[in-house]
Amino acid sequence: FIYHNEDKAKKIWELMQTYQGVDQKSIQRSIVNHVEYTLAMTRFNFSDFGCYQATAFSMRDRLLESWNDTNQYFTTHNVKRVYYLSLEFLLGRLMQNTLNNINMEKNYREALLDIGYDLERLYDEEVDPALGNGGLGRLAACFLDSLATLEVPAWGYGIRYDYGIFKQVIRDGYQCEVPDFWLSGGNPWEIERPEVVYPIRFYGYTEKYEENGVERAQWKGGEIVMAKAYDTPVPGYNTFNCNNLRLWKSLPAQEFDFQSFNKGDYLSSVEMKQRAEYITSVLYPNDNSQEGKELRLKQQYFFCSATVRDVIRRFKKNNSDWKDFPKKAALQLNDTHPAIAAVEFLRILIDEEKLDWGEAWKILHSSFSYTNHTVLPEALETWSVGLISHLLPRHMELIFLINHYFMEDIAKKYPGDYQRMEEMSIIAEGDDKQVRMANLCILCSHKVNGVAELHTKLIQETIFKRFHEYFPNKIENKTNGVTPRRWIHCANPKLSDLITEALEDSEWIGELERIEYLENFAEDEEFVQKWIDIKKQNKEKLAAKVKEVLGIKIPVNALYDVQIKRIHEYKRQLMNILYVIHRYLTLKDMTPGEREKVVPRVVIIGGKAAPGYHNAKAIIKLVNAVGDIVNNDKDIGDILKVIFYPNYCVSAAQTLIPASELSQHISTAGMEASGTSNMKFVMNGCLIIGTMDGANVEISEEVGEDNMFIFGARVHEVDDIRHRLFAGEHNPIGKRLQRVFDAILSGTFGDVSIIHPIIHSLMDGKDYYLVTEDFDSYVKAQNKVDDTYRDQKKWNMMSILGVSRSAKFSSDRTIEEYCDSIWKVDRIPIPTPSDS
Ligand code: 6GP
Repeated sequence: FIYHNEDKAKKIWELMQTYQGVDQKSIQRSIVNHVEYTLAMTRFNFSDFGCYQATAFSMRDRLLESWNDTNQYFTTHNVKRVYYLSLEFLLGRLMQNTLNNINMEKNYREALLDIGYDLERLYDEEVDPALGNGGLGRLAACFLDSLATLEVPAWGYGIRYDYGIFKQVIRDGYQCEVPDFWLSGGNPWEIERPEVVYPIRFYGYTEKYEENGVERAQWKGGEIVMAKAYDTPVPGYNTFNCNNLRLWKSLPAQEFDFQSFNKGDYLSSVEMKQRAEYITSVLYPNDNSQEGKELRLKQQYFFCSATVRDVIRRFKKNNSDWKDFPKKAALQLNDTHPAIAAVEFLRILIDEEKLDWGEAWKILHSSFSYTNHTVLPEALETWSVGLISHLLPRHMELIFLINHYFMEDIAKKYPGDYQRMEEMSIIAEGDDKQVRMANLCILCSHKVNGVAELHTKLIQETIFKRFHEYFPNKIENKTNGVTPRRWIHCANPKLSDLITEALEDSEWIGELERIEYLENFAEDEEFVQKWIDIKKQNKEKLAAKVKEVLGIKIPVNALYDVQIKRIHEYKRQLMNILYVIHRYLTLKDMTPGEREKVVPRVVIIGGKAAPGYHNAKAIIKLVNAVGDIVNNDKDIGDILKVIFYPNYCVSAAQTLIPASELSQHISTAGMEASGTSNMKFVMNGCLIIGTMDGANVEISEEVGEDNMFIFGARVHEVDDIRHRLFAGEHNPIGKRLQRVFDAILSGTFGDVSIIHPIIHSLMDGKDYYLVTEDFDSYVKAQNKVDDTYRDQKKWNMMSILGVSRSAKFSSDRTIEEYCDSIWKVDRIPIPTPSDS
């Protein structure tokens, strides 16, 4: 303990005496105390929002107890820790998840009810912290939950953006972006750490000097900005362990710029300070594509430098030999966004700690590893040498050095193979030389991983082929997963209860392998009936939400068909809506009697488009325009509804996924690295219509291809087809699809001229994403969906089988694999208060 004086320590301990009680009175007292003393509201009158805040504070108090104990324990035992570096953490709301993880939902619900508050209403008061774009950020959040649950000593590190991903508002069918100032109501979950600050340098120059006959360098001058830490406790499920997510905010340096001040240039010195705060103000809203702005690079370096310093400081508390560093720390790079952390680490070891190159390189290489999340060329980060030299001059020198040594090795192994050297070089030559961040990451890491089997195979064979030849054991697979706590237990509490009832205990929530046993109930009539009832209730909840948000009434007796993800051409929301138009035109051809026999459908599409992604925005407009016509067509009525669900986010997903019956994962084969919502849908009893892409392939191995609706070109066919299409050898567009195009072009859905250029290029065969090529087999798969849905017994059996075979897709399994083969860390359960 910090108190060396025993008496003082005893006194302090007696003041606090025990941990917070779990009984009703203790819970109520802690909430009301926060109303009065933290929020300064009167305890006789506080709103739902006030009550939400006070409740969150009272929960945070409990988390702090275990969080402090956990860190104290890890420090005194000098354990190895994992550091997960990510520019995005798409956490979603915290209250329900926290209460479930610390097993106090029931206690809080009753305690609140007793003083007149409904816990479910409080859940809805919470803002959805959305510090991420899509898959990669949400994966980081699932990993945090699994790391804590598995009692792995691990910290997440990222940026505390003032503005998360924008709020999507639809006006006249078009997406508009509204800033999301998520902190306006305060954030009761975080702890500000004014004492944890680091100075971060930008620009300046390097100075060479000699020390004991060794040439050394020092980075000097430029501008200094401060990084301040904000911590959010991350509780695990059913454990006393509590990990941490540390996010950095930028602040002006303490020292005033006296020079400009003295020159009387007061305003410009204030301006410089404001520039500092600007660094962490906004999350770049691009998913799977790079925006090469200087500010983005500043964000990356800012957070990497603060993180690396923090990690080193923690290491030094207990260790004095640098060789031990890889035994005490594993740093994971979530895509290349935090790549500069590796160079910063090297710089500190060499320039500040005065290690020699060989030693420093070995330590770096043994402790860093990197995950690749995409093969899309537009997402592979490169930064111009000019920009890096300007912003981070010393880092640029080090990158050149790394590359120099590496190129020497390659030249030795493949003498004269300049083509290979060019491909493997960190520097892409040309008029505007670029640094290839992926190459840098691969070199600096001892392990590189893809996120699904197919994706890993593709990176080994395509973008990283040369590296895979040179480092045959470096690139391996870690199939993604999702946390069953948030995605079954919290999102679908009724389903969770039913599974617990069938399995006779709730251990499956922490050990998803146990869910396999559910298979025995796939044909149990009583169980199936409960299964159906739950889906229906979830659909009713969604229908009510759609009514509230859009004013559109959707029927509950229809198949709920959902595609929710970022809008991207490769994800092919366009193919989905083209099919919907085809379905609509077919329905229009029918007599009322024929129409009655059709399976009614509610098609829901949701997702944000990057603000600068014109084609994605055009697709949103088309979906809305089709919805306007179809939903108001008296001939069609409830047989088909088309909904664009605005502002798709984590909390929306928690309502949408449990209510879905069919979900679409229909990317062009080879383009979706993994997908993770496909896993969430399967866990919630939803069937998948999809291509053999990303994790769909492994889902089909687990649940069986017969239990999915698989269609479309396979990955090995895609290149040839593309080649054929672009050589002008495309097949004439089929009649059905031509009719759909004609309807769009002739104004059946009003003015959708924004989409016309895309339709014209499809007609010309310029179809990079194979929409026209896959359309027929997609229609066939959709027909099979209708036929299967008519046989409800079969459908429900497929649904139950899917859930019972979804265990592989728990992020607990994924994290165990990272721990074993990349991080080499152990599970460290800390003693609970009752143990000590
Ligand atoms: C995404 C991939 O697109 C998705 O397929 C995958 O499931 C997810 O990462 C998690 O691995 N990629 C991104 O979000 C991204 O921005 C640079 O990649």
